[in-house]
Amino acid sequence: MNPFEKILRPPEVERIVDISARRGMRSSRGGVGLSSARRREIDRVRRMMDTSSAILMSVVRSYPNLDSIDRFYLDLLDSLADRNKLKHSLGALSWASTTIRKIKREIISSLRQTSDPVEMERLRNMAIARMNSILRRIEPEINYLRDIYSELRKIPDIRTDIPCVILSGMPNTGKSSITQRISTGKPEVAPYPFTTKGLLLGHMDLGNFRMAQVIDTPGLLDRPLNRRNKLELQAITALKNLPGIILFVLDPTETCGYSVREQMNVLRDISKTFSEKGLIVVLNKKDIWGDFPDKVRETLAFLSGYEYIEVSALTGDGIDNLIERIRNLLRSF
Ligand SMILES: Nc1nc2c(ncn2[C@@H]2O[C@H](COP(=O)(O)OP(=O)(O)O)[C@@H](O)[C@H]2O)c(=O)[nH]1
Ligand SMILES: [Mg+2]
Repeated sequence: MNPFEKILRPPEVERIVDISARRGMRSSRGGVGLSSARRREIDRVRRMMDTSSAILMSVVRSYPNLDSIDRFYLDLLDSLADRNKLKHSLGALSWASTTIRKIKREIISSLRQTSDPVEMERLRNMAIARMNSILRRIEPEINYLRDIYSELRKIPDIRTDIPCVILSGMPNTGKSSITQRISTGKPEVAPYPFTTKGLLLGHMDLGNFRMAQVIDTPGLLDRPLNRRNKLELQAITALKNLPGIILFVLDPTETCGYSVREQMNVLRDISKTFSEKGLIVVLNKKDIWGDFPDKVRETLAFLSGYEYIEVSALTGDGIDNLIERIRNLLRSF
C-alpha cells in the first residue's frame, strides 16, 4: 500500500498565522474585571498557539517513517524528491511545533502573574510575534513540503506483498490489450512518476485464493533505457523491487510501427535490466501472422534462448495458455 497516500500539504505560513490568530480571537470567555480579562487573554494565547502547533504536527504525523518503508516506494520517493531534505523539513516542522508549545507555556505563566491590563496586552502581542517569527524561520521547509506534495501524489498504490506481472514492449504491440485479457475485471489507471497516462493496474486470479497484480506501464518500459535520465531510470527500476515476472510483448507483424529488430533491442535491454526476474516473450497479433510470413520467420529466428508464447489479444487465441504459464511461474512466490 502506498505509504504516502495520506500525506498532508502544509498551508502557507501566511495562512497558518491567519488561521491561528482567528482561532485565538474566537475565545468565548466573556465577563468583566481583572480575572476575567486574564482568563480571556490566557485562553486566546492558548488557542492561537495550539492551533499553529497542531497544524505543523498533523503534517509531520501524516508522513510514514522513511526508514521503514518498502524499497519500491523508497526508490519512487528518491525519483521525485530529495529524501534528506524531506527528513530535514519534517524535523523543522516538528521542532517549530514543540517550540511554539513551549513559548505558549512561558507566556501563559507570565500572564498568570500579572494584573496589569497593559502588560497582558503586551504579553499577547509577544506571543503573536514569537509564533510568527518561528513560522517565518521554517518557511523554506514549509514551502519545500508544499512543493513536493503534488509530486508525491504521483506515487501509485501498488501492493509490494503479492506477485506482479509487469508488461513491457514497444508502443502499439498490444500491452494494454493483453493486460485486459489476463485481468479479472477492468484494470484501473493509477498515477506513476514520469508517465503522462499513468499505469494500467489489473488483477489476476492465481487460484488457491491468491492474486497477482498486472501492471501495464505505458511510456516506461517501451524504449531503450539508455535514453532515460537518472531520475526517470530510478522510477523505472523501482519496479525491480516488486516480486514477479515480466511479459515482453512483441509484434512480429510490425503493424505497431516498429521493426522486429528495434523491438529485439528493447527486449535485450529489458531482459538485462530485469535479469533477476522471469521473462516471457508474448508474440502477439497471431490472427494476422498469415500476412507477414517473412517477418514471423525472422522473429522466431531471433528468439532462440527466450521463452515465448504465441497469442492474439484480439481473438483470445493462446491467452489461456499464457495465463496457465503465468500461474505456474508465480506459484513459488
Ligand atoms: N490484429 C490484431 N491487432 C491487435 C492485437 N492486439 C492489439 N492489437 C491492436 O494493436 C493496437 C495497439 O494495441 P494496444 O493494446 O493499445 O497496444 P499498447 O500500446 O502496447 O498498449 C490496437 O489498435 C489494437 O487493437 C492482436 O492480437 N491482433
Ligand atoms: Mg497501452
